[in-house]
Parts: sequence; C-alpha cells; structure tokens
Amino acid sequence: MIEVWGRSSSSNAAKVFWTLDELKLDYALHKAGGEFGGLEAPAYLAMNPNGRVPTLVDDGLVLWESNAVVRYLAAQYGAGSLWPVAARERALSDKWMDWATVNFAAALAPLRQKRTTGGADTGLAAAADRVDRLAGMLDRTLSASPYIGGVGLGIGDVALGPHVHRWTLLDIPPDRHPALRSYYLRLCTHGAYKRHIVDKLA
Ligand SMILES: N[C@@H](CCC(=O)N[C@@H](CS)C(=O)NCC(=O)O)C(=O)O
Repeated sequence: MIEVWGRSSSSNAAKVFWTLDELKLDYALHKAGGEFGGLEAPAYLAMNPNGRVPTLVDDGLVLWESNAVVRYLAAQYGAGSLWPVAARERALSDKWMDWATVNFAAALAPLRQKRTTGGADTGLAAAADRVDRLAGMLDRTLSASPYIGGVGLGIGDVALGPHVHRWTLLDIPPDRHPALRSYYLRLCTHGAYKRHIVDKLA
C-alpha cells in the first residue's frame, strides 16, 4: 500500500494527492505538517530530513520533493497517460514542471501572501508585472495546445495546476490571457483537480 505524509492545504502535497487520484491509486494518508505537525519527529526526519511535506513510501521506496514524487508515480503507474512514453514528447511536459516551480510559483508567492495575509505593498507592482509576463508565456503556449505539454493531461499540468488556480484568485481582469483562463476551466473538468486543488488551496 502506498503511504503519503502531507496535508491538503499544501500545494506540494496536493500535487501528489491529485496524481494518486488521477491514476486511481489507493493510498494511506498520514496527516502531517501545518496544524498536524510531526515533521520534526525523529522517525519522520529519518524518512525526509528536510522536515517538509510531502513524503511518499511505496514498497520500500522513500521519496520526497513533490515534483520527483509526481514523476515517479506517473512513470510507475501512468505510462501512456500522465507519463508520455516517448522521451521527446515527455520532455515537452517535463520542462514546464521545473518552470512552474522555479519561475511561476516563485513570482506568484508575494502576491499570494498579500492576498491571504495582507502586509506591505513593497515590490508588489514589480511582482504583478513579472507574473503577467509569465502568464503571457502560458497563454501563448495554451493557444496552440489544450494542455501544457500537448493534447493530454501530463506531469507538466500537475506541477502547474496549483499555481494556475492561485493565479485565478488574483485581482486580474477576466479578459486577460484568455487561453490560460480556458485552460483553467479545462483542468476543472478533471474531478481530481477540483477535489485536491480548487477545493483545497487558498
Ligand atoms: N521542494 C519541496 C518543498 C516542500 C515544502 O516546502 N513543503 C511545505 C508545504 S507546501 C511544508 O512542508 N511546510 C511545513 C509544514 O507544512 O508544516 C517539495 O516540492 O516537496
């Protein structure tokens, strides 16, 4: 039985829950992190020395770093669906995984923090410009294909999905980046995205 440590309000854990649900895999959930705590327990640190969620255990394999966990689950259980078998096709989705985390999530972070917890406006205009530029890149790509790596839902969409949801929660004119908006609505037709991302992440 696959085991996962995490909490539903964590975007990194939510990607793993979404993937497991998308692939219709059973798993045991150990609530950890945030209000559940437990990340400094020696037994937890022995599995994940970062003291962060998520952590996945599958048949003796202990894995952390959410994108690595998503890649593993997709490769092991989703070949031909979430995991395009052809390396050249997979690379088109894979590159967006790194981009989603390193660029898009990082740029969104100060705007999300302002939205959820308030605070000073310093640097927010520059952050909004950067997010808009990155959203424009997504919009252009998604004008040409329904999903970020091509015709079907893939690992790139899983990494991007939480941040696109958070982008829609910002105060942005509804006609800005229409292909990105349509993509969000397309993701929302996936029940597992709705359950683990839209309904859970602020
Ligand atoms: N790069 C790591 C980041 C993990 C991370 O920072 N997780 C956050 C939640 S999103 C965490 O564990 N925070 C402490 C907590 O939940 O108590 C990954 O993608 O898995």
